[in-house]
Amino acid sequence: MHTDRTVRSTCPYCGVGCQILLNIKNERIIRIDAPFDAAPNYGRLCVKGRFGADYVHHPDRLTTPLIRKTRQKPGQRTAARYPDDWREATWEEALDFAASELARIRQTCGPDAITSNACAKATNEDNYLHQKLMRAVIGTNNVDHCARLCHAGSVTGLQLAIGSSAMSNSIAEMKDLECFIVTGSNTTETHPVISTFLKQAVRKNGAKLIVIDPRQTEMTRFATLWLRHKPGTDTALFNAMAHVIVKEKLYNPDFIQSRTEGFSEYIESLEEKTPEWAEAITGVPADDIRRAARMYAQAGRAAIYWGMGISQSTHGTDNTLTLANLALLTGHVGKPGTGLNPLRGQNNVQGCSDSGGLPNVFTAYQPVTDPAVRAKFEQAWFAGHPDLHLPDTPGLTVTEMVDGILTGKVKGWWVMGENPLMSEPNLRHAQEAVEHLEFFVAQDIFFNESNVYADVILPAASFAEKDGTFTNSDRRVQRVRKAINPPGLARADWEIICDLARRLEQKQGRPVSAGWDYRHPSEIWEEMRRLTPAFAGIDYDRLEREGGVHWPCPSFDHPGTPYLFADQFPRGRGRFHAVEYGTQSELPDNEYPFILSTGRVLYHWHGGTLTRPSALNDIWPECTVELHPHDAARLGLKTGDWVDVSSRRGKITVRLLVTGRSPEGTVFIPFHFAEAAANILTDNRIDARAKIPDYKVCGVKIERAAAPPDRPGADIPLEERGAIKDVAAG
Ligand SMILES: Nc1nc2c(c(=O)[nH]1)N[C@H]1C(S)=C(S)[C@@H](COP(=O)(O)OP(=O)(O)OC[C@H]3O[C@@H](n4cnc5c(=O)[nH]c(N)nc54)[C@H](O)[C@@H]3O)O[C@H]1N2
Ligand SMILES: Nc1nc2c(c(=O)[nH]1)N[C@H]1C(S)=C(S)[C@@H](COP(=O)(O)OP(=O)(O)OC[C@H]3O[C@@H](n4cnc5c(=O)[nH]c(N)nc54)[C@H](O)[C@@H]3O)O[C@H]1N2
Ligand code: SF4
Ligand SMILES: [Mo]
Repeated sequence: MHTDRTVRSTCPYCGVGCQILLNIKNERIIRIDAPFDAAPNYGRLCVKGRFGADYVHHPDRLTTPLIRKTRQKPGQRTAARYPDDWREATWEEALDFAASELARIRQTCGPDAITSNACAKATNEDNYLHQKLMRAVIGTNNVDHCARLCHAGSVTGLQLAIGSSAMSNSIAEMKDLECFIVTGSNTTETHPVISTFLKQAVRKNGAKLIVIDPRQTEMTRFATLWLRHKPGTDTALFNAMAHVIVKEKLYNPDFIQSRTEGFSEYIESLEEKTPEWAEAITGVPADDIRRAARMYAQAGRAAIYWGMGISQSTHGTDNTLTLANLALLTGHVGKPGTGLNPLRGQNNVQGCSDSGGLPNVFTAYQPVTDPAVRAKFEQAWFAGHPDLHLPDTPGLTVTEMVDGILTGKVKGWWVMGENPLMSEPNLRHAQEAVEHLEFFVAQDIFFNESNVYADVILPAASFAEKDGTFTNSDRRVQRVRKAINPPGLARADWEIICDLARRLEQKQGRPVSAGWDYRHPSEIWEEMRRLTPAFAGIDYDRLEREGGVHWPCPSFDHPGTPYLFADQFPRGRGRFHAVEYGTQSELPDNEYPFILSTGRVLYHWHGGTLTRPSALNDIWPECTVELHPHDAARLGLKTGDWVDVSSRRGKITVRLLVTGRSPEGTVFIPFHFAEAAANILTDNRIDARAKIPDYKVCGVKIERAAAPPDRPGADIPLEERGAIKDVAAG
């Protein structure tokens, strides 16, 4: 079909960062395809990239600022109905209201009574300004985002082991891999285009793939070896692999000597951790553990890729440490085709963290506790006002904010593009917190389950309606380009933030500092670049010429860094960590005999805000609970039966999908469906170091539901609902 124009941009869904072409006709996106000559996807796209961006034109998009008609009282805040409970407001009025309330709370309770969520869907430029507003204008480090619920376990573990948490190798290397481990990653559904390169490595390059996952993901079909361990037993398994590598002298003595520390204490800790010991804990045959250890250690080059199965645990940090130990033992890091690679989830979760959307660091992980770093940012942000200072203590994490509200420490919340009342664990607990807020300002492109509790909603432009950059999973900074105008009065996040910052400064009677008058995101990037050595060699002109650049890139003549740690680790030597097996997770018992594992399906995105209104919902229209055939037989249940799934925290009603994909004793529920929200069931205990909740293990029970719920589509047999039938058929 003829198009008016084609605009190159970056996919708004996952961290692969596929390059896309938005074909525009009559100011609508009529088709999305991909440039064949551009990294990282070279023409490949998954179903979400190709068909899922139709949300941009959905009639439910927020098009005007909204103010709650009745003032909400702390402790009695309720969800607003649309349209009755809202009134449309001008930008003037909405921003003025938000600024007055935030200034009031700051004045009466101090800057740390305000907290915010940055947005891994928004651009680097949006997020840089978000944290700048929190730090420079409000004066708190209380800024965090969904990375906390995501790779926090990986980040904390990798920081301890090597001093950097970024994925160490590039997507481009994947198709040439020789041997690799995929663990805790349902790659074909969650990083689909990466999975095509990984499959290519197996099929075309003869690579050996070791899948380590309790669930029978599609990647297991490509695996040389699949270790199906019990959920939550990773450290035992990886320790036993290390035991074998040490006992059989398969480690790399030169690498250990020149690049690591702590080896001797570490190997002492492995003495008792035999494959037989691990078999008893994990359920994986000892000989398979031996085979996996040999395969990984004896390969010339071998890489590890992982996802939420490793990170989202009360011992996510330990899981990561035991994986890092394997790479340090064998020297499989710092060369092409090797590495420690946590696959980043959201389109810009890497970038949101890189831009300072975290409570302890400015851009590119420069610590807020370092006086020299603070002085640099004070100089740039407060030029001419030597009396102004930036806060020096790390702020609250996303998981701590909820408790901060409940203990009365936190009064005001600014949520930019997140949906905590779908994504936080133990939703009832999170909801109680939200109800106790004094003031809640949300900035989003849609209504969602969280912002209906807000006092004021600021309508934002989507990725297709603004300029900026996203940084993908392998640290490649890529352009996002404005292809169409935002609907109604919606504005780009960076523009909203600038206006809010200016107003806040006026209300607070502080000088209106220079730097809130950007005309284009390229000027914001320029400020970031100057303050961030790792980005110094990247600017919009270069991105225009090269398509994307991997940071760290310290100068314009530097090529960028597709793989890290060639010569040394950011902390100097890599550090081995002895880890003892143990668990703080809520394990099944007589009352709640099944393990609940939650996660994703290919066609949906998190709380469903973007994909439920999309055509993708027709393909996968409902929530199911996956149960192993033996368990189903024992309970006398079959596919399509309505069941209640309950935990100590709540109950949801869903239809049963009997499938061998889930191991015996474990059920799987995706968390995309508000009418049966998996997080009603999950537990909010966290990993002490990473503060990440356990979304992969808690106890639940399953019973036949008294009656089908009153829900659209509940009368249609499960087997007739889109692609669900293919799974139902086995
Ligand atoms: N379609 C789709 N794609 C997405 C997203 C989405 O919502 N929808 N979200 C994006 C985001 S933000 C993220 S973080 C990524 C997440 O991507 P993944 O990490 O691939 O996603 P999950 O579905 O959480 O799957 C985790 C895997 O961990 C396994 N697992 C469960 N328990 C354990 C365990 O104890 N140990 C081990 N080793 N494995 C275990 C599960 O069986 C599953 O295969 O996906 C991104 N891509
Ligand atoms: N049970 C369970 N819970 C989980 C997980 C799990 O595996 N199991 N995984 C966790 C993980 S890994 C993650 S990353 C989190 C994700 O949790 P969230 O980040 O809370 O979830 P999203 O649904 O991605 O929320 C994105 C929001 O941003 C809005 N948005 C989209 N584009 C823009 C934009 O350009 N600007 C603005 N202002 N808004 C925009 C969308 O409308 C939507 O409301 O969920 C976590 N929760
Ligand atoms: S793999 Fe990820 S980035 Fe690529 S098209 Fe699919 S959702 Fe978009
Ligand atoms: Mo994530």
